[in-house]
Amino acid sequence: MGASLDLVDVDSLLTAEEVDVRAAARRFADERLRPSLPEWFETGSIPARELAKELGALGFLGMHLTGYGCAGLGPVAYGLACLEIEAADSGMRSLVSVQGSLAMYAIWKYGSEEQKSVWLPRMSAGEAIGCFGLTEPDFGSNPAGMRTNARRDGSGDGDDWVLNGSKMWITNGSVADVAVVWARTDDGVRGFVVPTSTPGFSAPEIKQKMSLRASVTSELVLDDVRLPASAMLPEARGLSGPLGCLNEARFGIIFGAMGAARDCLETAIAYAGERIVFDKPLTSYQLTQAKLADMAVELNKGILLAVHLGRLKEKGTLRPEQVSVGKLNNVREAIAIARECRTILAANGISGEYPIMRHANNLESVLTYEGTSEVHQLVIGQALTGQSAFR
Ligand code: TGC
Ligand code: FAD
Repeated sequence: MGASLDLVDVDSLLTAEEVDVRAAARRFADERLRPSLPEWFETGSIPARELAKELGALGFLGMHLTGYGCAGLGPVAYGLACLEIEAADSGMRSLVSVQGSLAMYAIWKYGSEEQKSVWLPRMSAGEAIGCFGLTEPDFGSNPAGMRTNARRDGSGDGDDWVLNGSKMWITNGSVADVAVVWARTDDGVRGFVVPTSTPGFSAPEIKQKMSLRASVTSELVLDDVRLPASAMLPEARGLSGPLGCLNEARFGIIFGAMGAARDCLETAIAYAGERIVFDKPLTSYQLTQAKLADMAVELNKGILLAVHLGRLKEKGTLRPEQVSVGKLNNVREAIAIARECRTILAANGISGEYPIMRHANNLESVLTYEGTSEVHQLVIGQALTGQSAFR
């Protein structure tokens, strides 16, 4: 956080290593990402392969994992990297979090030694891109209903698996080298490591997005995709497998959303200082200051919450409903901040010359993916009452 926005001295809660990681991420975001984002967002295309390699070289892919070329940093360092990258664009943070917290984490946590040694070093270096296929066209919030299935077939080379079905809204899908696909089997939901070159696999890109345009989003089509027995993730059984990965990615979003919010607020403060209305700078009016103060308070509270949850994660005590508190609050506040900042820039607020409308549009996706705000309210409601209201 820039010094003037860090009202409660969050920096004093950070280690020297965390501050260094944050500085490196901020430098990358400012120098490499920020200048190109207006164009990437407008054209709806990103140089995903180049970016993955650059992010890998900086150690940002799977940075909170250990071994296999991963940086082995703590959760707060990882969160701060997400914050700085999302200050540039939520789509860039998505690239990082889907790679590190979903695809790599699934293999790291539930994979065989062979799966780990084949994929993780290449993925941490950004030489191989991963995606994570859980959502289906008819099952987003309720992945338990998934129809994608995997059946055993002995007619090939031993005990093959054959996958059929489709996944929807999959980040990195069309640029991925490997897809972690969750499918129904006779033994419940299981995860599969699917090289995207496997016959029967295709990943058409989803177009006409009004949000997260600087990110690749795709359908995954699995049409008799034949895989060896060794493609199944041996240690993931049931829905707790994919949901365990979501905890990781949701954690990164708790920090990340505050990055988008901070960027909006910094932009609005700078703009209001220059903008003359009724003969005086916009910053000199009480109404403007009230808006700025309220937003800065929410930003500081959100970052404090993120760091606190990070410390719980470090200790190994972070519970899923606590992740839901962070994701619900910080994304909800980030989107409110983006919209309020837009009012300060007024007409200029809708222009692509400023990042605010881009952040606001992106945050609509962030509010929905990794569990909608309603899903997180229900997770918290269940923790409070002991009653599940999902069904
Ligand atoms: P439920 O019966 O409660 O649980 C089934 C099993 O899962 C376990 N479990 C968890 N395990 C780890 N972490 C969690 N957060 C968990 N929540 C539940 C649970 O203990 C049980 O285990 P077991 O061993 O007894 O079988 O499940 P449910 O069917 O009632 O659903 C619960 C609900 C609705 C909370 C869950 O389905 C959910 O979170 N839905 C939202 C789906 C979602 O978030 N999808 C995201 C897809 S990925 C994505 O969006 C990437 S966006 C790109 C980016 O990140 O940038
Ligand atoms: P639905 O589940 O159909 O929900 C519709 C509405 O109903 C929502 O408001 C929801 O909150 C509400 N609702 C649902 N259940 C209840 C209930 N019990 N009570 C009250 N209200 C309820 N998925 C992946 O697997 N991998 C990815 O990489 C990925 N990337 C994504 C990238 C983008 C840009 C987007 C937009 C989505 C991505 N997703 C991904 C999908 C995302 O996780 C889902 O969109 C999300 O889980 C919600 O599912 P849905 O869109 O089907 O909404």
